[in-house]
Amino acid sequence: RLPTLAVVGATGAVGTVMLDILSSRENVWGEIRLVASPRSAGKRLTVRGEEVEVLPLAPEVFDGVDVAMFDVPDEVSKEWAPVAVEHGAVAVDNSGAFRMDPDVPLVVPEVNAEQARNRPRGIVSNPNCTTLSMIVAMGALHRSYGLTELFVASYQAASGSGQEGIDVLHDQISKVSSDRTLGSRAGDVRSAVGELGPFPAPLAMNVVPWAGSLKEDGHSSEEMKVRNESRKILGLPDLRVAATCVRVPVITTHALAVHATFGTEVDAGAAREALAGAPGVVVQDDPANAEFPTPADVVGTDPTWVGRIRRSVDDPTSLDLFLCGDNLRKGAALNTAQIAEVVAREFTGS
Ligand code: 11C
Repeated sequence: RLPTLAVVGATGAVGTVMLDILSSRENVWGEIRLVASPRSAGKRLTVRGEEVEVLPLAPEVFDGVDVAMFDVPDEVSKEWAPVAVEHGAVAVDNSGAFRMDPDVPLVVPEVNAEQARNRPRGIVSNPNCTTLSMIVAMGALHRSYGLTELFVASYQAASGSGQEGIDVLHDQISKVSSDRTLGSRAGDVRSAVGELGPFPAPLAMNVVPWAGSLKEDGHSSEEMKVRNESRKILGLPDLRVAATCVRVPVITTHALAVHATFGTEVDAGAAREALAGAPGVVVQDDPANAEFPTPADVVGTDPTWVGRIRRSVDDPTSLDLFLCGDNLRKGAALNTAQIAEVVAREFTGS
């Protein structure tokens, strides 16, 4: 029997990409039920070439569901993922609600797929999109060299803040695009962009050193997620991680500059080969010919793209590199779909 899937949050930025992914990957699902807030219920969306009516989130939508994916805010997952589990479903959750719960595995199939089967609460968590944009490549390098330390600066896209982030960046760009005097006086861009939306400063013609909420000692929630989630996924509870998360005027695809230190000396050529042979990773690294990944070229693709791979000048045990990953695909919907497929195999016995 093919398992029944519920997609909760089907109408959001990630949910929209999820329907595209479910329509293009090998089909492992019987019925697919689309669910959203009562405000979006009743819409008809296309998945696997068929129109499906969106149901309002309620306990009974989980009747007969085997796997329920959640692409909704933390507080909605916190309340509803356990409801799905009570109705017999395995919940695959893309919010931050359960990621650090020791009874909830945090899974990236290329790195720790086996952990999806050990889920005491019936919930499997999907990491944050910034962690996901680098962790497949870091997992491959860790297997080769043994990772001891990560210094990361992120360059995060507006769609990490959902559809509102996308809309606000487009609006701001259209407001600044015709005035060629902008960008020469402090505050001129701020006056021109209008609404800031989910961002704490103008995003058009700017970079903003902030994502998420304020945590202890001045770190942002996003920076703490990169640290804590990387440690949990890689099974390295003492990994030293320093992250600075920055929002840039890109619609979709997060990028990261990484300085990674290992327990042994590294070689850039061997690292390139290890990355090129890793599932889910593409190496694009020929700077003499302007070959390196950029968000504009990576968006819409599934893998993690890695370039600018070099051994650190001052430390033979460290690599410097630059990565890009589509934050709505591998960073969210694709990884959630991959986890759900791992769980689906338990139902089909494959
Ligand atoms: C951003 N990474 O770019 C965030 C969005 O924990 O799933 C995803 C937040 C999360 O703003």
